[in-house]
Amino acid sequence: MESYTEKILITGALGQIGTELTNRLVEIHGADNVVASGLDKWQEGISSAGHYERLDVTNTKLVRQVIKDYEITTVYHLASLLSGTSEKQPLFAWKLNLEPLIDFCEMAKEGLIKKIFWPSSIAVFGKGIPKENVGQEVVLNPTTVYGISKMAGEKWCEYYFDKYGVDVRSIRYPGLISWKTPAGGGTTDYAVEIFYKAIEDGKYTSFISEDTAMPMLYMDDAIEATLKLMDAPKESLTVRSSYNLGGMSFTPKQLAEEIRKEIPGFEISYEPDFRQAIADSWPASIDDSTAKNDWKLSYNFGISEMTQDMIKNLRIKLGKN
Ligand code: AKB
Repeated sequence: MESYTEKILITGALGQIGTELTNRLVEIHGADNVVASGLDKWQEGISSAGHYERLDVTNTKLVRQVIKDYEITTVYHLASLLSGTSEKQPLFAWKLNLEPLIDFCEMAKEGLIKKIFWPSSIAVFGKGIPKENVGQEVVLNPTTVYGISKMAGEKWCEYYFDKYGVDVRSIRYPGLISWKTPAGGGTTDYAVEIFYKAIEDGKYTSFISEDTAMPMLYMDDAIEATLKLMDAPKESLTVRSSYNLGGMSFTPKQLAEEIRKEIPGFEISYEPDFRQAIADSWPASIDDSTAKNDWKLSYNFGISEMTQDMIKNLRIKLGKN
């Protein structure tokens, strides 16, 4: 295996995944080897990374300059619009979710960078696909602009690998649940909001109907899976579009029952909005056996462990313990 000191750039570093991934990468590689970037102005404590760049990822010239200035070897390109927000700004979502990915692949092709991580999503599957245990190789049929952009991105990743040997790796994340940084603009976000409302108000109105099951993953497991995929030997990877990740599957009703074990009086009601149609087009559960075989994907959190950990940490964060 080639050995070199990794210099890492994270785009979308202030977002839900970015904040926690940055922390872990700093633990592993040291703050000086990690450059966080986002749209916010720099301020003290904005990120645990040793460096912060205010960066619009659609500004190719600036992105290339940052890559050169820091001699970046690895990019975790997380900046993206999620499913709900993408439906409100479809053309911008297409631009943001696709063009910078292709720019990074070009930079890898030119030898400027060595490795890229790019997140795809369960949104790639879409209508007419069986709901349960959806496999790695099913036909993709997304009906949302977010899903279409992720499907196209996967194909670009595969193309750059097949044609130019670009080492770009990807995961189809399910809904991600975490307490450190709120999610923003996704269809699975109800599974994060519900915890804030349960602790603050004892009740929650879900924008997803009670029996809609979706695949979900606790952030700790998502971060470990991402690092495992990035550390896996090249030869062990059989998927160069994006790997299925199943995590756990549950409905809002099942999650409410789990929360009631910790907060007995918790009440839930349902007022589905436009995101219900998006959820209806997504799988209820995912077969991730290829990731388990290829790079030993594993999980530590099921619905009970996740619920207990969320409530414990959010109570401290919100000063409600
Ligand atoms: C969303 O709901 O848009 C995301 C996703 C599943 O990709 N959490």
